[in-house]
Amino acid sequence: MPQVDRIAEPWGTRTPYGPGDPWPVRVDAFLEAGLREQDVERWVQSASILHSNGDAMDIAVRAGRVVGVRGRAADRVNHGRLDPKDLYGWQAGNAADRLTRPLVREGGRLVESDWDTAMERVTGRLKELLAEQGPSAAGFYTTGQLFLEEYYTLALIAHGGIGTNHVDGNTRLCTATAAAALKESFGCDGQPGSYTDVDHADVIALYGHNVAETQSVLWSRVLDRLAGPNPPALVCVDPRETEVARAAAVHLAPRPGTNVALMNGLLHEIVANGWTDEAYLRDHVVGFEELRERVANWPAEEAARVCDVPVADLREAARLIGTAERLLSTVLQGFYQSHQATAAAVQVNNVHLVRGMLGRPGCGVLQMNGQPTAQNTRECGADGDLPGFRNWANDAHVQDLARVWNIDPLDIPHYSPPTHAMQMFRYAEEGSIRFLYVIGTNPAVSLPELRRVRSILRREGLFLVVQDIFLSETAQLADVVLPAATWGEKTGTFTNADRTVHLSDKAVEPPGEARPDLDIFLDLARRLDLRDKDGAPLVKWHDAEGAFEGWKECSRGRPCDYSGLTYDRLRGGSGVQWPCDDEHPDGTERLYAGGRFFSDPACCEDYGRDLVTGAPLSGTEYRALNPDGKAIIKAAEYVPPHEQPGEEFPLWLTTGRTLYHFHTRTKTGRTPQLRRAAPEPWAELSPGEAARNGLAEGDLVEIATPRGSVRARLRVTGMRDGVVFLPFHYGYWDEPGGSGPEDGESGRAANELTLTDWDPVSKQPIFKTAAARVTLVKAGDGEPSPAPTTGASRPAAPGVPPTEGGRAALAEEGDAA
Ligand SMILES: Nc1nc2c(c(=O)[nH]1)N[C@H]1C(S)=C(S)[C@@H](COP(=O)(O)OP(=O)(O)OC[C@H]3O[C@@H](n4cnc5c(=O)[nH]c(N)nc54)[C@H](O)[C@@H]3O)O[C@H]1N2
Ligand SMILES: Nc1nc2c(c(=O)[nH]1)N[C@H]1C(S)=C(S)[C@@H](COP(=O)(O)OP(=O)(O)OC[C@H]3O[C@@H](n4cnc5c(=O)[nH]c(N)nc54)[C@H](O)[C@@H]3O)O[C@H]1N2
Ligand SMILES: [Mo]
Repeated sequence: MPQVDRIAEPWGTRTPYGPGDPWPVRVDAFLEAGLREQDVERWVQSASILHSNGDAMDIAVRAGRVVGVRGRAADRVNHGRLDPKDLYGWQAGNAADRLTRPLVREGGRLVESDWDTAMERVTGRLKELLAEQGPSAAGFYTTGQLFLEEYYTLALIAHGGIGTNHVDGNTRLCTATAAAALKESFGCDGQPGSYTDVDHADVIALYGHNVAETQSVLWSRVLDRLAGPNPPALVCVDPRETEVARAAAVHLAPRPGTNVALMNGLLHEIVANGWTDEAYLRDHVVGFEELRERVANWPAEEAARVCDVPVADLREAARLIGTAERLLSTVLQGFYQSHQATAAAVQVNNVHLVRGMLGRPGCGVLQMNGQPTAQNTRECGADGDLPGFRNWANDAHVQDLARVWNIDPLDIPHYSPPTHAMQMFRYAEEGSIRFLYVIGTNPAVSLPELRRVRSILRREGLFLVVQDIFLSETAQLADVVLPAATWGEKTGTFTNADRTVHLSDKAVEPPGEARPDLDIFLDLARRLDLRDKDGAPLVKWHDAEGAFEGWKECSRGRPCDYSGLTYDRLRGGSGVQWPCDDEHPDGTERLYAGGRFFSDPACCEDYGRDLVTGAPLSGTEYRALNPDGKAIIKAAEYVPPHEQPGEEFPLWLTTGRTLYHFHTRTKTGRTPQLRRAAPEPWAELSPGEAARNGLAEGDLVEIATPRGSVRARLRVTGMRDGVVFLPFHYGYWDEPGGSGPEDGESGRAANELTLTDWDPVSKQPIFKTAAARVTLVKAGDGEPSPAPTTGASRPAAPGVPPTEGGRAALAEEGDAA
């Protein structure tokens, strides 16, 4: 196999194909230095956990260690391809500083302990608080990175056993808006589209989604269509010049925070030009009249003015979208992490509804996920949802869940909407949540306004449990740290952004005393002696497959029906898309074929909200709005972001990702190739903005907002004027000192700068807009900033050499084929 440097060439070689043809196979693999395929003793089936694409792979095992990975040719998602993070990132599992023993706080310091002591401290404190204050004292802050079996078990323990309403995850920061937008438009969560829509589409529109860097294998699929006959036209909406923008027929680079204005302008053009599907609207949709009236006030000129984009480009984008025969749209954080997140994401659904573009090949919406298993958190109820997409406001749904769990319906809290993450941290700050169990997430780097977050996590009265695989910034603040086993060391299933379910089998033993998250939850349930209404143990399974069988019963008859799946069915071939039941034994490629939705009042997961205020609708109001279970069009007025640039803070701050790192880098920062590809934080400005501020490539700058400041070296890129971009990956665990700056000092985490505010509907925090200023700390010496030279951080000016560490690192570390 030819050697390919997948740091320098992240998307690899092209395998062009035409509309409706199968995407050719290309198998990517990477093995530890010196090893060849014949040296591998076993290949163990799994899929990616460093993004939501669900790329299937086999884990190479030799002498009881993971030594590499290889893409699975037979899988429907990736046809053998792997993302650079997946090719190299598994090495972090073998890192010498994995947590291998429980830690407990003694005299202010974390010291090594044993499982019995650590778990008794956890359950001892929890029981005390339950006796004293009741379930409202306890909060669970979970993740989008565990397995389905773990979420379902945790949901049962927290909702059904302990009975707290305070269960949410980092998925609130991530895909809360995807779920909310799907509920608003279709009555229920669940991705309408399929990745195979890329194979058929003639127009692909990407809204605030840098897919080239964040689901790089999906981008390879798009690149292969672009390289083949009759390629699709791309529309990109992103203030930065991403790879997507470079490949697009039209790139709209709006002023941050103006997405709703932009969508209203596009919808105005579509309606005004008569590009609507009247029969579809009549038969399958409610709410179109309100939209027609709303967008009447948004002629292209007005939208272009508010968004600061050329009106001709906006018109051209509307024409492409409005006249497409097979339109695929994807939406992600540029829309979701903003002040009108759900309102904006819903307008993308509206485009598909007015054009009747759903449920057919090439006609899909992907309200994307980000984390690998975010979909399962939502399905299983380990975030602010009830398991099986059940509606907390529908008593029949709560009763049905109580039947599955054999408990009293009153034991499942459903007196008010589940507490969202930002509210949970507020309760912890005020002292009403006194026990916080944090699993698989690192809020001390990933939540907004870190100075405040650190002070909450450090509070005297808060008992903090952290379950992680490394001593993260958050774990350093814990009272008890529980060492988890991770991917490759445990078995379970998970579901990607196009509803494909994959099995991930255990390949090796976890290090030291680390335990699978599932085993820790089962131990917790045992020690709390949780019982059902007949006095039998509440949690009725003892392993992952047992939990999966339990989940199948819970999902039976619901939209996310897994009842037709088994572990055996998921072994050997491709992943399978839910619903998979008696009626659909091979799974379901697209939802909503024939205009049938899960939005009947008796079935729907949510009665919806007002898009501008977030006020919830009652069941009665929903029934009046949508008695026949059609799709719902909801219009929204544009409202500017609350925090606007001004004299003191003249720029828009926006934050996001690079191809080479995953979040707070606990894994990718411990992977030599990835670390070298993006070794330290940087800040991006456009050439015009840099010149206006007297700044140049490589200068050390300080970025400040009313919350704090960060230092980084400047990269001048092709993005729009008036914006400064920071990657949010860099925290403090690999810095001297460890857990963050003292008051008044500059830090390096982007979230020192972000604000405590959220979308009123999805409650997703705002990471994409804030008012900021950039000032020079020290002029550079002519050396460029060490930001990656691929992707959106590619330098605007020629002559900056490729990122140090690409080819050289590979030659040292091993072979990529
Ligand atoms: N390499 C890598 N891949 C990942 C991850 C990772 O950490 N690293 N994380 C995974 C996860 S959990 C997630 S959620 C996804 C996120 O995947 P993406 O959403 O693709 O990533 P982001 O970089 O957060 O944001 C996307 C784009 O939004 C643009 N943007 C900023 N402000 C605005 C705005 O006001 N309007 C519009 N239209 N666009 C704007 C930014 O310029 C950016 O290019 O990635 C997943 N994949
Ligand atoms: N400024 C800004 N902030 C953001 C974003 C942004 O775009 N800009 N994006 C937001 C988004 S979309 C997301 S998803 C979040 C991500 O933010 P986090 O969830 O805080 O980031 P991670 O680094 O993925 O944290 C996961 C933690 O789980 C641990 N872990 C890994 N595997 C396992 C396992 O198997 N078991 C257990 N128990 N632990 C494990 C890791 O070591 C790590 O400490 O950040 C959000 N914050
Ligand atoms: Mo995310």
